[in-house]
Amino acid sequence: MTYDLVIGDRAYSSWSLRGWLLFDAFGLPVKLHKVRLYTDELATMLKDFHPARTAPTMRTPDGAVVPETIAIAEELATRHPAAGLWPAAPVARATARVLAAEMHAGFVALRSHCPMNLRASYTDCAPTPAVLADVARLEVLWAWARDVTGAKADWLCGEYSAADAFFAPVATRIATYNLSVGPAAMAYVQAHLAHPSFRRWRAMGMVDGADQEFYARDYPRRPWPGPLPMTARAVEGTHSVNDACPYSGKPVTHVLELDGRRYGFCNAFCRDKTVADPEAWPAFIAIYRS
Ligand SMILES: N[C@@H](CCC(=O)N[C@@H](CS)C(=O)NCC(=O)O)C(=O)O
Repeated sequence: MTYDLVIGDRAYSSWSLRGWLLFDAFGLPVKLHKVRLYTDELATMLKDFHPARTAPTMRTPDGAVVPETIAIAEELATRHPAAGLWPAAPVARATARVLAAEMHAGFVALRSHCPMNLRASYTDCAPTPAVLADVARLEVLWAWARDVTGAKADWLCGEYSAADAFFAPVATRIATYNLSVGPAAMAYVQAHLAHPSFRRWRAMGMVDGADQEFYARDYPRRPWPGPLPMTARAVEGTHSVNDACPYSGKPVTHVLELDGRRYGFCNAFCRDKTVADPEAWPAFIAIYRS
């Protein structure tokens, strides 16, 4: 028995990203159930998760249904104290809880004007005064957290915590919509874009379904401002340097080419998520470097 987690489209579902990071970034295994937003897939799936209405929704191994991302964070932290979802030091822990709670409840203008879209980055989004006020509040909160916890490196309260997971989608909004922030906040955004779990999520989000029309904007585009992926491409055939898929161990059916060598996988999704960002996948990089 393991945890179940219902998620929406990875490129767009900001709450699903938060929920998944609460597992992946803390080494907790989870079985995913992905649905396409703006279809009846979510409502159909959630019939098995009464009374949930939104993604993410977790079911614990002993059967408790937990929607609401803040509740997922608290329940995982209580059940897995060694995973470090909250900082151990009391002041840092209290601070992280404040950050996650305010993120969970607020930032409505930013969330509605700048919906998460991991497939695009724009030079400008004509932010309203309310959006700019939300961004300013983020910078106040982030600076305050570093001040009271003494955190000097990537994350707000010391090691990566649930508070950082809660801000990951906000970091992507700053990246997608080119919202102006100071150097400390921009360094924090960059830390999120480079985080291994986030890179894996985005790589999957690039390939796990068609673009959602709802998120299309006419703003001028720019390249994604995160780490530049190695250039791989999907190719025909099954010939590859490896016989077994690096993720499942099953026979190779789909192949990518990188630096003139061919690497195989057992399905199109695993091949395509690797094409999207080869370095995000340790099991692939192990065979690439062997
Ligand atoms: N307060 C919820 C918000 C979750 C949420 O709004 N999820 C969106 C996807 S990002 C959703 O399920 N939307 C579908 C709907 O509202 O019908 C949480 O913390 O998890």
